[in-house]
Order: sequence, then C-alpha cells, then structure tokens
Amino acid sequence: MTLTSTGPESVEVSGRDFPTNRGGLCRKGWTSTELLKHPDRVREPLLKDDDGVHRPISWDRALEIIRDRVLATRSRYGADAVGVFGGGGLTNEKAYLLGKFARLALGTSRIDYNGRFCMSSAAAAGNRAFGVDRGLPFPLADLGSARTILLLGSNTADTMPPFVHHLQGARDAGGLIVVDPRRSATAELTSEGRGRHLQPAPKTDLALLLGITHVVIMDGLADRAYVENRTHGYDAVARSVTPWWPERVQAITGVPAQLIRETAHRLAEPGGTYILTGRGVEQHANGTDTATAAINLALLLGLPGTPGSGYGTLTGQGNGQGGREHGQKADQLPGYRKITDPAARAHVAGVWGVPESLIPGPGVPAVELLASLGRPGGVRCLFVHGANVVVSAPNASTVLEGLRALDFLVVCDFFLSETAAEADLVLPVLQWAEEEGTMTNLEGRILRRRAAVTPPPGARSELWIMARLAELLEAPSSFSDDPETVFTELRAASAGGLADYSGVDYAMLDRELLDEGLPNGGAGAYWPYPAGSNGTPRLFLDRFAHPDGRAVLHPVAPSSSVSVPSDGRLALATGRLLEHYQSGTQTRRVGDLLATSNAQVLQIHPVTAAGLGIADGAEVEVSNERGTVFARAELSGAIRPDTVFLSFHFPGAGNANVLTSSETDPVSGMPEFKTTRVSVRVHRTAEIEAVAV
Ligand SMILES: Nc1nc2c(c(=O)[nH]1)N[C@H]1C(S)=C(S)[C@@H](COP(=O)(O)OP(=O)(O)OC[C@H]3O[C@@H](n4cnc5c(=O)[nH]c(N)nc54)[C@H](O)[C@@H]3O)O[C@H]1N2
Ligand SMILES: Nc1nc2c(c(=O)[nH]1)N[C@H]1C(S)=C(S)[C@@H](COP(=O)(O)OP(=O)(O)OC[C@H]3O[C@@H](n4cnc5c(=O)[nH]c(N)nc54)[C@H](O)[C@@H]3O)O[C@H]1N2
Ligand SMILES: [Mo]
Repeated sequence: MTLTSTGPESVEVSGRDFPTNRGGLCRKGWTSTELLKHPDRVREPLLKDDDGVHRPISWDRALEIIRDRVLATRSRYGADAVGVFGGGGLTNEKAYLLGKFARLALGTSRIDYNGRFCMSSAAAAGNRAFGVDRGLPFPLADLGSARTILLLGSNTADTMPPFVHHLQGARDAGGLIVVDPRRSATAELTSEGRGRHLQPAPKTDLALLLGITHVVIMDGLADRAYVENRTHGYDAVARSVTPWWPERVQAITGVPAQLIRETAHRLAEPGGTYILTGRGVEQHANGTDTATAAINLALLLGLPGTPGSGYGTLTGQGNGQGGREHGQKADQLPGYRKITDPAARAHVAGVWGVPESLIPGPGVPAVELLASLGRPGGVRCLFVHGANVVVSAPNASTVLEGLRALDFLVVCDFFLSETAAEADLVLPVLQWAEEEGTMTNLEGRILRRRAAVTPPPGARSELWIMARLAELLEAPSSFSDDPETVFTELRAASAGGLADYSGVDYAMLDRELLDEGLPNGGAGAYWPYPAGSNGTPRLFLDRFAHPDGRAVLHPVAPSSSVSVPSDGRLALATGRLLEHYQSGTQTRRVGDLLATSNAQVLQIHPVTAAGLGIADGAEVEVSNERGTVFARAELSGAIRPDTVFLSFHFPGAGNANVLTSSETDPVSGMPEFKTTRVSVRVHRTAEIEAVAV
C-alpha cells in the first residue's frame, strides 16, 4: 500500500500497483490509519501499582526496573527463568534483534513466538521434504496460469481478499478445488462450474489426502520420471497408501469416493497444478503430517520445482515469513540456521563477536513455554513483543493463570491488549507507519517499509528498547537501534544460511519502492539472495535443499482412530472473519469493523440447531471440560451438521481459546486449534456479557 500525507501528521492509504495484490487491499488495510492516532494508544510506560492500577512512569525508571528484575530473577533462578515471547508481525530487524537480545543480553534459551501457532507445521513439513521452508517457493503471480489449484483449509476470500484474483485462471478452467468443512466464502468461489468443494469432517484431511494419493498411485497418475530423478522414499509412501481406498476414506471424511477419484485425476492433468495449504489443515496436533501428505501428493505428481506448478503454504501474519527466519524461534539462529548446528553457532558467534559458548542451546516451543510460566523450574519473568496470548494462545484460561503467577511481566504494545492489561510494566512502541524496517512476504520477497508519520512523543522503537536494555544489562555484544545497521548485521548473520539475505540492502529496496526497479532486472528481492547473486524467485528448479538435491517422500498415517468420536458432542472449528484481525486488539478498535462484527457468533447448521432448540440469533453457551464461551447463534447451511465454528477474535466471555486444548503436534509444537469437542445449548439466563469492547 501507499501512504499519502493529507496534512500535518495525517495520512491516507491507497493501493499500490504491485504484482501480489495488484493495488487491492482488504478492509482492514483501508481502515488501518484510524489506529495511528487512536485515543486508546498507550503513550507512556505504565507501571502497575499495588492496587493493580497502571500509572505512567519515565522511560529511565522503566528500564531500570526491568534491569533490576532481570538481574534478581537470574541470580535467584538462573537465566532460563527469564523468557521472551515474540511475534510474526515484527519487522525482520526486530525479530532478529529479539533473538540476539534473548540469547546475549538476557542469556536465556527461553524464547519462542506466535508463529509457532501459525506457520510451524507447514514449516516443519517443508523442511522435512524439501530441506527448506519458504511459504511459496515461487512468485504468487505464477498461480494465475494454473488450470488446477487445490486449496486445503484456507479461506483466502476472507483472509487475503487481494489473493483471490490469482485463482481466476483455475476458476475459468473449472479447476479450483477447495477443501473445507464449511462452505466458506472461498469454497463458494467453486460454484457454477468453477471447480469443486470437498467438505470433509474436521481433522480428517490426512485421510482425505491419503485417499487422493492412493488413486494417484493405483491409477498410474504419478510422474514416474520425476519421482525417479528428484525424490527419495517412493516405495514406502506407495505402500503406506495402499489401505486408503476411496470408499474407506469416504466413510471417514464424508467426501464421496467419486469426488476423491475425480480430484486425483484432475490434479494429474497437464496445464499447471498447484497444491496450497492454509491453517485449516495445519493447525492440528497432526498438522505436520497432514502438510506432509499434501507435499507427498505434490511430489508424486511432479509439481514442486516444475515451472507452472508447485506446492506452497499461505503464510499468515504481516511478516509471517521473515519472522520465522531470523532467530526468535526456540531452536533457531538467524538465516534459518539451527541453534544445535556447531557450524551455525560458530558463524553467528563470529558475527556477534562473542565466544560460541555464550549462545544458549535450544529453548522450548511456545505452548510449553507458556505452560511453564510461574511454575517451578519455569519462566518467572517474561517479555512479550507483538502477541496477545491471553486471547490467541490455546487453553487460554491456563495461560492467564500462568501470566498472573509470574514475578514480572513486561509487554511491549501500542494498545492495552488483554495481555498488556496483565503486565507489571507496559512499554509503548511504534506502529507500522511510524517505523523503518523490512518485511518478507508470503513469497519470500523482502520488502522495505518506510516511516510515514511521527510517532507519539512517549512511544519508543523496540530496537531502541532492546539496545538500551542490552547496555544496562552489560550484554557482551553491541546492539544498535538503527534499523539499517541492524539489517546490515542480519545480512552478515544470514550469509551462507538457508535464508541468505547478504545480497540485499536498503538502498536497492528503496529504489524498488520508487519503482526504479532492482539491479536484478526488477524480479523482486527473493531469498536466498547471496551477495553477488540476483536472488531466487523460483526455488527447486534444479535441486531441492537437501545435500543430495532430492526431495524426501515421508510416509505418514493418522495416529490412532481417525473416525470422529461418537460422544454426542460437536466438532468446534475455529478461524477468522473478514472484518477482524487475530486477537482483535487492533480491529476491535476500528468503528466500521466493529459495527459489522462486535461480538462472538457461533455458526451452526439449522438441523443441528433445531435438535438443540436453538433459534437463529439465540444466545448460546459452547462448553467443554476447559470452559464456556458465550455467543450468538447464526444458523447456516454452509457448515456440516456435525461441526460448529467460532472465530478467535474476541476476548473474555467470547474467547474461543478457553475451549481449545494444550495438545500439540509432536514435530512442530503446533497446538490443536482447529478441532475441539464441545457441547452447545441455549444460554440459560439469556443474558450475554458484552464480550466485544
Ligand atoms: N480477516 C483476517 N485475515 C487474516 C487474519 C485474520 O485474523 N483476519 N489473519 C492472518 C493470519 S495470521 C493467518 S495465519 C491467515 C490464516 O488464513 P486461513 O488459513 O485462510 O484462515 P482460517 O480462518 O484460520 O482457516 C481457514 C479455513 O480452515 C477451515 N478449517 C477448519 N478446520 C478445518 C479442517 O479440519 N480441515 C480443513 N480442510 N479446513 C478446516 C475453516 O473453516 C476456515 O474456513 O490469515 C491472515 N489473514
Ligand atoms: N483458536 C484459534 N486460535 C488461534 C488461531 C486460530 O486459527 N484459532 N490462529 C493462530 C494464529 S495463525 C496466529 S498468527 C495467532 C495470532 O495471535 P496474536 O499474535 O497474539 O494476535 P494479534 O492480535 O496479532 O496480537 C498482536 C499484538 O501485538 C501488538 N502488535 C502489533 N504489531 C506490533 C509490533 O510491531 N510490536 C509490538 N510489540 N506489538 C505489536 C498488537 O497490538 C496486538 O496486541 O493466533 C493464533 N491463535
Ligand atoms: Mo497466523
């Protein structure tokens, strides 16, 4: 987008003609400037006093308090009692410095971030199969020429509206296939002969993919030459899908066997095929295996690395891609390096100018980190940068208990989010239009963000906060608060890693912003971009990132019973609405968006509702062993009768994550967000709390 100044300190957003969005923005983009001058903005550091009231204090005092609390915690409990929780919305510079700050200034291994809730399953599957995880290993615009696109668990019509036009080619060819237990706005795009909607029971996608793969193998649709030349592991995968014949898969998923066969044959047709996954299939306790099954299918069909075809995952947050590359993940060092790899540690220690032994080992993934708050041996002092875990983390009531059990909680935010409200100290930071930095988009393309307005006087950049604290804590390395200096250091730290940014600098990204083009002929700054190269718009054309250049087919199967338990309860699926963003800290503060959607709504099938005596618009309680959520019922034939849907955009009595469990994927640490068993009934007193604001 482009910001235009419309007078002193006020700005207007407009769409910029750009290949990913072609000038399109979603509603949240158009309304985003309202938040810059919002009256709720936190404008000074706030310290919670003994009465639980937040009162303004000076920055000097705030930083001294933090230093004292960190030192006290460290000397009493050890450095791992200090924790950091980051965010995929942070710029590359902030994400990079946060990882360095945790390891060197705090000396802790206990850092992880909300991307664990977002991209971790697809990342784990991509790393396992391809040796690298770049959400889309090809430019988004490539999708336009495809005849067939299989979109699994992704509702882009609501979650990425500007993306939808890239589906047009496949729609025109009748080849858009959407897999979702709901007839979502995206599934609706398949109507009138534009494609197919497969509507499986929640959490049965793995079985569905095994069924499609079974047909590919049995009907001789696999690309044998590609499999032979570019992959390992065919035999094990071919054997593993033998028991997944379409009629059996129909019984588990509810998707007709004929549709499974037709889908397999359509995907194998020439003319360009893409398989794309979203959070609907990834945010499960078997999300890595489900994404792996999607990748196996793509590899058997010879799609990845073949021009005009491919596999990809649709990265979510503003900097969901860059945020997962530069070290705010528990097991990671910058450049997508592994913290357990001796060569990676030596390289990064060299850039940081410290002995390698000063870099702690791997920490623990987000759910485990949050479960340890205030517990013996766990984290007692926590820094939060760019996440609202009280609303967005699974099993939210226990997360709230954990935050309240901490000795000290520091939250950096520009609003008093539900998490900031719990903090002992809130530090006011800059918003997107006030800071410089880079973001890496869903295609692995590095983009420059320029500051357009002056921040409120009391707010500080997070780079500044980390740099000052590092000084106070006598960190053994230098910490700059200048974005370009930090980016230059990031480039050096990433050099030679999987996500190599060493050939990218601010000056060239600035030229691109001014539409003067990049030195590489205007292709865009796609990593890996080693110094002296032209970057990599398309990965895998010649080789995959494993040492032998081949992709790995990894057999997967549902772990235990795949059928939906017949306990009489409903499957609760969670996800997003067009109007709101994530925990809603930002979008619940925009009048227009709130007017369209101001409280929690339960989507429920009319037949199911009738059986429970629930009328359209009735106030209902959605409960399980972990808690109860209050919502208004919205009867809709778009959802399966065995499934109900809540968004996770609302706090308090409308917080869907009170119901989700702490169960996680064993490979990625992704929580089981998308499927939870619940009971629904009419709200007894029919008195709903005001859950919105
Ligand atoms: N409006 C809006 N847009 C956003 C965001 C937002 O909060 N609001 N957040 C951004 C972020 S961070 C992300 S990660 C992306 C997420 O983008 P999406 O992945 O598109 O979003 P979700 O709504 O979480 O899930 C997509 C679909 O998965 C379906 N689903 C649920 N369970 C299952 C299942 O078991 N199987 C299958 N096949 N489908 C299932 C849901 O019905 C839903 O329609 O959106 C980004 N864009
Ligand atoms: N049930 C359920 N739960 C889910 C999901 C789901 O589908 N279902 N989806 C998950 C997914 S995919 C995601 S990505 C997470 C998102 O979960 P969160 O990241 O917790 O959600 P946000 O609302 O984006 O919270 C970001 C907070 O950081 C602040 N913020 C924004 N930018 C910055 C910045 O630059 N610096 C700092 N310090 N603060 C900033 C915002 O004001 C806000 O308070 O939720 C996850 N939770
Ligand atoms: Mo996300």
